[in-house]
Parts: sequence; structure tokens; C-alpha cells
Amino acid sequence: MKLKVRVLAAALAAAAAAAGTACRTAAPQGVPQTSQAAVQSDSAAAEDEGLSQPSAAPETAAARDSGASAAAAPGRELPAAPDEANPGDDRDTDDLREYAHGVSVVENPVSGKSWFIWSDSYDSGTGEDGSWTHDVFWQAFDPADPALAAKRTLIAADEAQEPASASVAGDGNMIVTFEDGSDNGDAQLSQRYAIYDARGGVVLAYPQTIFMGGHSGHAASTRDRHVVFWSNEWVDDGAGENGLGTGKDVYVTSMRTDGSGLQTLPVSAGGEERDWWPVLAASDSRALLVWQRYVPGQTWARLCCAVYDPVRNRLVGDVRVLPGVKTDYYNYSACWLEGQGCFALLTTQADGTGSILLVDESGAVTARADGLPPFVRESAPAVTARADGTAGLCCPTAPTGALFVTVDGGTITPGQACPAAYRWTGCGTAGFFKDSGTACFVTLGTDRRHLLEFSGR
Ligand SMILES: [Ca+2]
Ligand SMILES: [Ca+2]
Repeated sequence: MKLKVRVLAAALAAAAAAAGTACRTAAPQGVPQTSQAAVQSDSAAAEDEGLSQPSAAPETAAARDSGASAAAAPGRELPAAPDEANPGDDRDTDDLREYAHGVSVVENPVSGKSWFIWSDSYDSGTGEDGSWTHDVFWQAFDPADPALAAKRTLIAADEAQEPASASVAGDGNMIVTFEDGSDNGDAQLSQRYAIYDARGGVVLAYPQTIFMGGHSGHAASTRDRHVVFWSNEWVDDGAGENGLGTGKDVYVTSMRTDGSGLQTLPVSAGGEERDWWPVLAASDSRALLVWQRYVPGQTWARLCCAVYDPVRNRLVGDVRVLPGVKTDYYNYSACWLEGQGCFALLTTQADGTGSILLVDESGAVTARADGLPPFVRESAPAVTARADGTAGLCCPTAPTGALFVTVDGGTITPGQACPAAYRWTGCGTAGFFKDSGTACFVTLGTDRRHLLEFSGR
């Protein structure tokens, strides 16, 4: 049975919105000119309709004056209280991931199809014994005109399959991986996956198992390999977030895009270090592995990273413990910046500020920006390679809004800070650029998905 082994941190302190230039006032199509951020939610009705059925009309979250703080933004939408969102559902609310956990945006380079892939238990609820029930769902979307539509079941099994994490390789084959509470015998959990082709056909059907007992894994794909970074074992001694313990070791597994040639490497295993919550990003040929390392007596973690070569199944250089980073538990992400030749690592530090580090393919930290607004737990920024050669990022900021950032030749420049009414959860958020100046995010609320849009630079 999969219970709440990890609990969401106390809500991030509502740090004042970072000073920044106002967002461009030009509104996205279909949104009133007063809007700087549009919010669309998939209503329960939309969930009952066919895949191509348009979702409910977008609701507008408007901040009427440029530079207005999020707190002052009128007309905002906030998630309903959990007990309102789920009438008759007695799920407790200390860990919102009980409702939904893990979302990826996958844009297939071969078929041109794009999907949202995520885990939720919106309809299935929580078992009477408290066990989670998430299944994995998907929805196709048009990146140039994204909209929420009815969800379709990708993988359903007993207990919970979460957090879903998906990525696509150069030939269009896609891996979907998650921690699986189903059918594990004494192991209780396992890291499992399935592989699909460019059109969504099954290449390797669920359940494929990476490791019995494995948990918390995430996926990224190079041109010709899928990479899953996962954790093993749990140390339950009252340490870690809300006293629920920590993971112990982290391993990486890679395979060809059809799932053959599976190989595993211990990244940090054994020893005294307690390493967990492994996330990653991939370039054409390498993956940046990022995880947290427990610091005894503290309520923050060290952030560790390593670059992995999935063809040779070895690390490029050593494991690095990033100096001067005291990360808020679970609050970091990584992405590859096409055209810049580096990864970006985003983290929220224990003092409530955000940091971005650039890491090259050999694992060296080449640039760093601190003192940024805090980022949203379990959020992946939207990333674009601009025509002028720079990389544009749009990063969800806690508790609301988003920050545009430009990376150019090793320089990290914060751009516009965009207010919004929607209050992010830590359940999972994934971004993409709709056009060069508009970032969109699919994000998991307590009873439905939401789609948000920010215009700026
Ligand atoms: Ca399930
Ligand atoms: Ca260890």
C-alpha cells in the first residue's frame, strides 16, 4: 500500500513579488487587453467530453495595472478548498500530491504530436485505508493554440502510479515512468515504465520494471537513449521534510529508445549520504542528474549534480555538491538550453530566494544568478531558443506569477516578472512556449488541471 510517504512542505512564504519591469500589455488572443496572465481550467464537464471537445471558456485572471502585485490582482482564480473541490471526499490536505502528482509536456519531433502526460486521482479519490490511487493520463494539444481537453487514460492499475514523468528521443519513441504502488510484493514500491512510438502506439507495454523498491524516478531522453534517474530505499527516522524521512541512494538507468540494452549505474549509493528526489534534463547526448542530499539537523538540503553519458553508462566527471546552495526540500529543476550549449538548474533556497545555475556538459558551473524570486516546487520552466540566439525561459514563481529570464553566452538576465492570480501548487507544473513571447503552463491543481499563459520577455 502506498501511503503518504512524503508531505508537502509548509506553504512557501509569500515573498514579495520581485521588482521587475512590467509585462508587455499585449494580451494573448481571446484574452481581454487588461490581462497579463490567462488562466484556463478543465472543468468537470470537459472531462466527460471527447478528446477534441473544447474545454470551458477561459476564465480571466487579470492584473489591471502593469506592475501590480499578485496580491492586488483582481479577478484571480484560486483553487477551491480541497473539501469543496471533492465533496464527500475525506482526504486530508497535508500533502496536495495526494490529488495529483507529476506532469510532463512532450512535443514529438517525428510525428509533430504534442501531449500533456500526468498522474492524478481526481476521480478515483483515496482508498479507505488512505492509500493513493493515481493513474496516468494524457491529452493531445496544439502548442500554437493550446487548450485543455478531456483526459484519456494511459496507464491504470491498483494503488498509485505517480509522479508521471515522460520524455521523447530523436526517433520519436517516448518513455513514461513513475513510481508504482501496484503488484510489488514485499517491495511495496517499484520504479516502472512503458515505451510508446511517435504516434502513441505501444512499443513496450506497462508494466516494465526498472527496479523493485525503486521510487521517485524521472525521465529525460537524449537523441538515442532514454534515461531514468531514480532513488532507492527510504530512511524513516524522523528527519527530512515534516519528519517523514529521506531517501537513501540514487541510481540512473538508461536504455535504447525501444527499451533494449537496459543498464544501471549507482550515482550515489551506499555510504552515509542520504540522497533522494532525483530529477534530470537531457541534451543530445548527455543527462544532467540533480538531487538533494540530507544535512543532519537542518531543514534544507545540499544540492548535488552529475553529468551522465548514457551510451557509455558512466558519469562525466565527479558528483558535485553545489557550494552556497541550501535548497528547499524538493524545490529544484533542470532543463537543457538549446543553442546555449548548457543546462539550467533552478532551485529555491531555504531563505526563500531563487537561484539559477548554468552547468555545461562536462558538469562545470559556468554562471550563476542568486536573489531571484522563489520558484515553484516541482515546476519545469518553459524554454525557447530565440531567433537572436539567446535562450528564453519563463519560470513559475511562488506563490503566484512567473519570471522571464534570458540566457545569453553565460549571462543570466532576469526579465519581466508577471503577476497572476492563480496560486500554484507543488503537485506538478510544466511549461512550453506557444510563440516567442508567450509561455504556457499546464499545472496540476487539487481537483483539475489548469492552463496558464504569460506574455513577456
Ligand atoms: Ca492507480
Ligand atoms: Ca547513500
